[in-house]
Amino acid sequence: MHLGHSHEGPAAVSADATRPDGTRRALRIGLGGPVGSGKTATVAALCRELRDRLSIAVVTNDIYTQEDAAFLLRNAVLPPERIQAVETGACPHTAIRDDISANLEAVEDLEDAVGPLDLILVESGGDNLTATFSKGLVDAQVFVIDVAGGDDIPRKGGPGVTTADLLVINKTDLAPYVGSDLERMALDAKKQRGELPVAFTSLTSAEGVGPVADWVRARLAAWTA
Ligand SMILES: Nc1nc2c(ncn2[C@@H]2O[C@H](COP(=O)(O)OP(=O)(O)O)[C@@H](O)[C@H]2O)c(=O)[nH]1
Ligand SMILES: [Mg+2]
Repeated sequence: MHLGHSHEGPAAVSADATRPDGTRRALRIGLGGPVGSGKTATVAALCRELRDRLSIAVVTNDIYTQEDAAFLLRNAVLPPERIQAVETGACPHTAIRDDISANLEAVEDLEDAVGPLDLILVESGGDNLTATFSKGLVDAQVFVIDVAGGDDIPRKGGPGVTTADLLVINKTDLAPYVGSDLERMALDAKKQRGELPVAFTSLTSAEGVGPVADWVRARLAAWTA
């Protein structure tokens, strides 16, 4: 089922939050951020943490390959029919912000094939600090940076750091090795974001993706309430 969203503009799409039978459609969460910050690792960890209780699907975006989808398949975080790859063929942010039709199609295909879904995670291709999702594609967005990318990233700001619904600062385990000051990152993030939440994660530690999973559960509770 394709509803011709691409011609209606983002506002028309985001208003469409219910299924034809009146139930709330799946919550769509976008994950963006620089290459290598841990977006795919976060998606994989979220699937493992949430898949027993929630019906989940994933859309990945890569420029010329399907490597992120292949990684998720190899690691069997979800059955293959719940993972769809979009090859953007251009700047990744174009496919999540300007011409979202391929991503919307993927989201709708997943809902048709394996729905009803509770949650769809859309991973952007790795980009710079300015990439954000269209509100017509996702209901909330997570921006993932990591401590090894430099502890001045929160201070530098940019739309991802400043406006994402959740800022994830990943790879805290690496902070001692790269000389990143986590306290300073937290202070800078607070200055840029005000009351918007920030989660520090290390996907190699026991606590892992826990803070992000808690945030997703809270968003989902609000979405379905
Ligand atoms: N040390 C450490 N490595 C991580 C962590 N999270 C992800 N990685 C590694 O960082 C690399 C890039 O992660 P990936 O999820 O592919 O990044 P993406 O490009 O943002 O999707 C991979 O080798 C991951 O195993 C973390 O918390 N700590
Ligand atoms: Mg990735």
